[in-house]
Amino acid sequence: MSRIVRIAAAQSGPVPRSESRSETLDRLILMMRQAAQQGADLVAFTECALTPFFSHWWIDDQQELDSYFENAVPGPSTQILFDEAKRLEIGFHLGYAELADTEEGVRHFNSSILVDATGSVIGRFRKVHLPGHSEHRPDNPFQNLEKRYFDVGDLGFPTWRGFGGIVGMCICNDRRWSETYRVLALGGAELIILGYNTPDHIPEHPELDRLVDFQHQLCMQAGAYQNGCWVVAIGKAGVEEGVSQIGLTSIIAPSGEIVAQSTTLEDELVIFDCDLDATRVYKDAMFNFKANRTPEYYTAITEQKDARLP
Ligand code: CDV
Repeated sequence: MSRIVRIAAAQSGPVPRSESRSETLDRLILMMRQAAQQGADLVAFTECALTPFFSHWWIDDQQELDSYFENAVPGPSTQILFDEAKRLEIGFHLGYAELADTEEGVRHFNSSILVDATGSVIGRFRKVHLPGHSEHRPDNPFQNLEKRYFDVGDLGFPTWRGFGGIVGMCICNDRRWSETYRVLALGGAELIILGYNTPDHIPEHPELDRLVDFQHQLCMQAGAYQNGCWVVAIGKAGVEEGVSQIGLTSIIAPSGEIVAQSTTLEDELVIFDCDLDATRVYKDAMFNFKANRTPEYYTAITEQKDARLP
């Protein structure tokens, strides 16, 4: 048996501050059309795909900061993506900065949305693991201000039925945490989609620079294998506003193997036929959660005070 979903991971090259939202959308729409021409069921865009990754510089003025956020998706600027997807009968995944009116007041989230081939929203996700710092570090070559500009996502890690299977999302730094994959897999995820903006240099830890590409792949390959999931990871690549970001947009099979990967640091489609039934051999055997997990023992150990670290 096979359940094939043809997925086009749409890597974005740098988005300069001088580029208008509609120019950036034109680039996404071009990739959406190319994906549809190649028979893709789903085109997946990156984290904060509509703008440059503004967490990389200090912004004092709240109005200026809010100009990078969307009040609603679909909304005035993004409706065109929904219309085009519906016309082409292709689903899509989009990362964006979300300004949300919640019961607790206005919140800023780093969000993503999953849309089916009729233009209907399947699901929404808000990034949980926010990296970086909240204070200005003027001595650094660039900032990483996600802790200042975003609130922690309040939707957990839900999964949805879509594209013939069960789909979950996470965003960038979430991919480095094993809990992300396990919680999604406990929710039945067969396919996990994530966008990222990952610099190739960590100002505070230059000794880790040589490991950036390796660790980017390591966490996703392990997450895919240990949970019997496809992982589709879409990057923002190249030098954007002085920050050099890795490409390596990747499609990873439930075996943990990288089956397709980008080769440039520009707008580029990475396409693969993902068979959702290829998850079965892992979910039904080695990582059969029902047959093999022992949550009651995990809890017993962590509840022993003596076993806890200070
Ligand atoms: N956008 C991100 O979450 N980026 C982080 C970097 C800052 C380490 C990442 O995990 O790739």
